Amino acid sequence: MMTIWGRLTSINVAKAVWAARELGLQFERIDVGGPYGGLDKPEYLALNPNGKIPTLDDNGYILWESNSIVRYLAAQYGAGTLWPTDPRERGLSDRWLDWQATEFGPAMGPAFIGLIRTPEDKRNHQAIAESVARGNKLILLLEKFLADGRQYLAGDRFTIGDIAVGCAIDRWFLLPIERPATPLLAQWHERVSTRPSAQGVLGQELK
Ligand SMILES: N[C@@H](CCC(=O)N[C@@H](CS)C(=O)NCC(=O)O)C(=O)O
Repeated sequence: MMTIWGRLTSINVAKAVWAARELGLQFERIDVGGPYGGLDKPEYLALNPNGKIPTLDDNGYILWESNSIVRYLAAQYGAGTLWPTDPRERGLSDRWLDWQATEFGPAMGPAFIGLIRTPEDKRNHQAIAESVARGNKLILLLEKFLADGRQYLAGDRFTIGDIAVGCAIDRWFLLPIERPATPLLAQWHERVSTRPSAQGVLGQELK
């Protein structure tokens, strides 16, 4: 029995759910976090002492940190597909999970919090503008990266890198911000977000 804990409007839960669906796994998802609460309950903290979502329970094997969950699911159930077995090929996919978590995510964080979670009269417009500028610079890097004709981030097939970055770019397209023209990124986003496994996972209202 597999359980993923977390509301689907969370980018980090979306990654885990998309990976599980892409791998064709049977799982139950339990809504916690955000309006559902429950993250400070002792039972939840026993699973995830961070009090954050997502948490994975794979038949008693408990794991938290969304990108670690994506890597685990892919390695355990998707060797040769989502999880390239050649270490060099895998590295070219895997780096995008770190790029999302340590570069793009932190760059866009203040814009997301400011525009989605902060009342208009309390917004720090300068911090939002700086965040959007940092994020858009990274977006242009991604656009340039796609210019060699690759279909997916690690080459010709869909891998874990497309999941982590796909969830982040999906939200970038939904944010009420000025965006530079990125035709290749838009095509890649269309390619990954129309996969059956992404239906009902991407395109969530920003919360
Ligand atoms: N580094 C963690 C971050 C987890 C995180 O910050 N999750 C957010 C949702 S995206 C959360 O738990 N927020 C509290 C809530 O939803 O109530 C991961 O990638 O799993």
